[in-house]
Amino acid sequence: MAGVAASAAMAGLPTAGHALTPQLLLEATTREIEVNGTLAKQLAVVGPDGPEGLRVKRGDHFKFKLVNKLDTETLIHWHGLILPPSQDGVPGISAPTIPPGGSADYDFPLVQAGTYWMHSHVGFQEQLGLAMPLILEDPNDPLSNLQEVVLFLEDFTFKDPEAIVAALRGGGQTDTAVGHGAGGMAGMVHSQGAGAVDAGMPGMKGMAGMSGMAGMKGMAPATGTTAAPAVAGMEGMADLNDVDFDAYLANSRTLRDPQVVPVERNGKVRLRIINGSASTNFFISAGGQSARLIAVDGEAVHPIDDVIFPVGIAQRIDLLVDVPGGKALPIIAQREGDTARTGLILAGPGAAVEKLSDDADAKAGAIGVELESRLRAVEPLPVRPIAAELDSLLSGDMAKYIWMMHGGVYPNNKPLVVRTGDRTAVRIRNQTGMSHPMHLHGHVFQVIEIGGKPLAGAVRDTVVVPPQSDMVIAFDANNPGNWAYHCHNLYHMEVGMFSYLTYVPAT
Ligand SMILES: [Cu+2]
Repeated sequence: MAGVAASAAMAGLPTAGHALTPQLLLEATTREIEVNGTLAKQLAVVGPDGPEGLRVKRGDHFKFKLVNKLDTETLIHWHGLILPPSQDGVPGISAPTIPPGGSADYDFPLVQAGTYWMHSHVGFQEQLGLAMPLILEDPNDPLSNLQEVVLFLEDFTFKDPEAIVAALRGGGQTDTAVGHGAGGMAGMVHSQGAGAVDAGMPGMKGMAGMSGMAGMKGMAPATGTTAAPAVAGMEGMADLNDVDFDAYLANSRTLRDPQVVPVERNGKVRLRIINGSASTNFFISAGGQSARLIAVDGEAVHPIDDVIFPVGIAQRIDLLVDVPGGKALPIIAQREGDTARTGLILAGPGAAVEKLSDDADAKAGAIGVELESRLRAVEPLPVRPIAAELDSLLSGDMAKYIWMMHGGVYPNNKPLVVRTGDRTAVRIRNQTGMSHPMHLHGHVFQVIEIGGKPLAGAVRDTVVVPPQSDMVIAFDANNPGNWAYHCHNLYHMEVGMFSYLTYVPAT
C-alpha cells in the first residue's frame, strides 16, 4: 500500500486458513504514514494478514499472542466480540495493561461472523493509530463469491490529543479545539453554516461567561430522573464536532491520494466500512448511486437501498455496490456537519480515475435516527418479557468539557447492575447537546425504542444517541462479568464518560 512507509506484512506467517488455530502473533508497534505530504509517526497493530486487517473464521478459536513493542503500556479491545470478560482488553475492568516488552495470550471461540475491529483501550492510543479491522468470516457466507473491500475510516491529527483536551477545557488557545470556550455557542454558529469557531478568536472571548447556556432546560448537568422535554429546534443547535482534525483517512490515505481498488469480478463489491475514528461521525455515499445496506455492526439487517448512509463512531456498515465496467465509483465518507471528506475509488476495468477534492461543496447534516428507525434485524433477540429496565443518564457541561454517565465522571459514578439471565432493557437518556455513540462490551443489544416509539430494530454493539433524546436498548444478561459501557467518542470517554456493567446472581 503506497503511503505506508513501513511494511506491515509479517514475513513467514500464513495469511489465511487458521483452521487448526495455532497461536499467531499480533504486535503493538509503530509505523510511519504520509498525510498530505507530511510524514507522521503513528502507533500500529501488525498481524499476519497485513494492514488491511485481521481475518479469522467463525467456529475457529481466536488464538493470539499480543506482544507490546511500544515503549509504553498498552492493551487491545476486540470491539463487538462476544468473549470471556478477562480477554476483553479494558484496563481496570477486564485485565491489566501489558508493559513494554511484555505480552498477553488470547484464546476464545469465535461465535460471530461479520465486520468488527480492534483498538487500544489505553489513553489516546486509538487516536494515534493503534487500531485495525477485524473481519470474522462466515464459513457458510452466501456472498463469499463477491469481491470484498474493507474501508477503515479514521480522523487524524498532528497534535497531541492531551493538548486538544486541555484546549477544549479552556486551558489554552488552539485552532484544533472547536470553541466550547464560548459556552455552547459553537454549535449554534455551526448550524447557521458560519463554519468552525476558532477558540482563540478574540471576538468570542467576551462570551465566555455564558457557561454553556446552563439556564436552558436539559442542557445543565442533570441529576433528576425525569426525561428531558423535547425542545423544538434543539437538534439544530446541537454541537456536532468537538475537534477539528488535520485529515480524515480511508485505509490510511486521504482523498487527495486515495486508494484505487481494481474491481475484479462481475462488478459487484461487498464493502465492509468501519468507522475507526476517535471523534468523527461520517455519511457514506457511492457517487450518488444507490447501494444496499446488508449489515450493521456485523449483524445482518433486512436490506435497505439508499444513496447515503450514516456510520457513527465505532460503528460498521456492510454495503453492496455495483461497479459498471469502465466506471470509477468513489466511495466517499463525509464528516457530519462539515465539508471535509475522505474515501477510496472502486475502479472497473479500463476506468479513468478522476482527482477528487477532499472538500465537498456543501456541508453534511447531523446524524439523526432516520436510518436507525428503519433498521430491522434479520435475527432479532428471541421474544421474551423484559425483566428489568435500567436507567442510563448522559449529562455534561460543554463549556467546561465535562461529560458524565449516571450522574458523575468515571470512577465517581454508578455501574449498571444486571441479574444473571435477565432480559434487560436500558433507557439511555441523553440530556446533552451532543450525540454520543454508546458502546456495550461483551454483548449485543437490540434497539427497541427510539424517541418514545417501540420498534424491533437493529441488533448491534454501538448506537448513536442524538442530543436531547431517549433510546432504549435490550439484551440478555448471559455473559457474567464486568463489562465496559461507555461513550465511544474518545475525547468524551477520556474525560470520564465511561461506566460499566456488572452482574449479580439470579435469585
Ligand atoms: Cu460522547
